[in-house]
Amino acid sequence: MSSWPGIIAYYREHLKVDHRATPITLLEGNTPLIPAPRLAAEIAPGFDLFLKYEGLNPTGSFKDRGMTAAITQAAFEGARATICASTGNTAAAAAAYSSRAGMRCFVLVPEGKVAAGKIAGALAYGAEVIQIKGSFDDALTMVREISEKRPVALVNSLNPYRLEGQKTAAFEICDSLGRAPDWLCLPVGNAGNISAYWMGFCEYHANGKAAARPRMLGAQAAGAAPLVLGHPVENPETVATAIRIGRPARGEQALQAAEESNGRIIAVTDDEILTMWRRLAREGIFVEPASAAGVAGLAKESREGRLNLSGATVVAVVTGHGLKDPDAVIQRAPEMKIIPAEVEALDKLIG
Ligand code: AN7
Repeated sequence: MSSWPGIIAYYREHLKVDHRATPITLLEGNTPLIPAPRLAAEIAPGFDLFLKYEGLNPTGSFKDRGMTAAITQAAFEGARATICASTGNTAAAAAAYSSRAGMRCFVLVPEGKVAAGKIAGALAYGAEVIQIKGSFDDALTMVREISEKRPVALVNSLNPYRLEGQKTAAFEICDSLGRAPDWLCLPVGNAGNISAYWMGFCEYHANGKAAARPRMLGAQAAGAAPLVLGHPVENPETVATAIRIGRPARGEQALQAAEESNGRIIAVTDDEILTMWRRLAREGIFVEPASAAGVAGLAKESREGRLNLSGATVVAVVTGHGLKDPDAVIQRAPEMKIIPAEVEALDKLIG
């Protein structure tokens, strides 16, 4: 193939999107699987670590995979408007693909809890951004109800086409490694993505495209860890605002994925998330804080002796770009120096 056509065209025979539908695409997918040998060696000896850099999708997160599928199907079915609840990335992706399809897009976000780059994206792409005085979970309840009353297509990951699109990341990983990894690590919020990856790995395995399936290691933020605690969290809190979710819509499916794969879902603290977030940036991979949770979970399990990584191939999904959340960096960075525009001053500073 001369150039990448987007995930629907590339993986069409594996997707349940109507085969007559014309893809609404921004050529998402085909993201790099970046080896991270130095970071791997710090975590444990003798294993291979790859980072699936999903921040390089068109709107800066993995949500584009799900959104191309959901909006393609919605457009095919004649939808004129879409709606979603979001911690930010879903909003930006829904906005972009809806506009591209000529549809209106409504997004509900928790007031004051969404990173600047995500709001900017949603607004720029032309969505009607509605802030609610409540949490993501409240917003999701609202959009579920309204989409049953009004002719607006719900494009949260309750929409099965979202998972169809997102499972293609599992295909890409198998295609580029030539096999399934031993472990797949990723952050878990509303739990659509871990469910989609597991579907993808199972289908590739069933089709004979991968000889095995990975074990899934999902990581929730400790302040928003309903799947670890075993009950909903009423007031979730975490620096990783993308996964500030207390009642995950795909929670049951995620727990099943963890169990069937002989993996697990664990909690990582905000400190552990931020430490790994800084470490990833020093690897040249700038992600938003939530995206570091999967790798932080891997490091924690290894450090605490619950993982034998010897000889293993591990893929950690880093889900969203660092530029989505500039404040996370700026608030924590040392103050920048200011000098006169004179070479002597510069010489003194760096000398
Ligand atoms: C960067 O955008 O829920 O477990 O509304 O933005 O599939 O929810 C975002 C989730 C991980 C968790 N990393 O994925 C939303 C939203 C990033 C994210 C997740 C999200 P799911």
